[in-house]
Amino acid sequence: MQESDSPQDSWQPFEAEAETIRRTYDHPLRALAHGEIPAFVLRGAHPPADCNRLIERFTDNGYFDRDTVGKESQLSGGPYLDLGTSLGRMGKEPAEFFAHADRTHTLFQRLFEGLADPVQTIYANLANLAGSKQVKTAYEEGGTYGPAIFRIYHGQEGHRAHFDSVRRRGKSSYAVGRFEHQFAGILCVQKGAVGGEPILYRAKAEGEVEEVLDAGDFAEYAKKEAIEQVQIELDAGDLYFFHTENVHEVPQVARDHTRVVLAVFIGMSEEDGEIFVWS
Ligand SMILES: O=C(O)CCC(=O)C(=O)O
Ligand SMILES: [Fe+2]
Repeated sequence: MQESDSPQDSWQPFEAEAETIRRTYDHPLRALAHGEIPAFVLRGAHPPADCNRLIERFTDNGYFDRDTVGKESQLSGGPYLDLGTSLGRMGKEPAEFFAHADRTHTLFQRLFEGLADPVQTIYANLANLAGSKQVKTAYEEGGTYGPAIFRIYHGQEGHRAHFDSVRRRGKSSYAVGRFEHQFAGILCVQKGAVGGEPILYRAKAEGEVEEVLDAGDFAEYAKKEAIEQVQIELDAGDLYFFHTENVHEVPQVARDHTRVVLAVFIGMSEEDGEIFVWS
């Protein structure tokens, strides 16, 4: 489909299976990068029963408490708990970062034993959208990055309006800083039930928009400028992809509820045969 011939006039997510997305858009990731649509939503991409069983393992392993912080791959200190290896949080020391990522690869193998592998669900669907490009966990001379990361949002936790771009955030000594476009893939493992449904804004985080973000004034600005927004409602097993250089946020999850997602970042350049995935 040509860019001028978008299947929808309004800025709305496109919900379909990966094959249908591919048949509708010649270059799905390019359509996201160009802001034609806010997101692709793939309902039931992962079996909900396997999501539930994974959540039981989280409970058994103590991942909902801070019991495993520092022992396994759990990281605290942000607005939510992470299980996995975060470049943003760990990237200062490359050797430590890559050693942590190795432990996460081992941990995930054990954690997913006997279940459908949710990391594979994200990668396989992405590969379907990627055309002839190869989808790989990001790597460089120092090692392999974390493949994906679980984010646990407890009650009253969220993620304020922000954008994600390694290239623009200046961590350019890492290989993933080379990509022109950055996206995220988010698989819902447990619905927050109340709250926690992400909001995507039709606003690229640059210039004035970036200034108001930095100043913490984005909500007011978005209202004043009547910036379009969409909210993505997800059930366990639903997967969505979006361009992370647009402003987005995760509103707070309501008290006594917990939202769990498996998240990846994705780097793509027009002229690059590889798409890198990391967390
Ligand atoms: O969980 C989501 O839906 C989005 C998360 C996000 O924006 C992030 O982790 O940077
Ligand atoms: Fe984000």
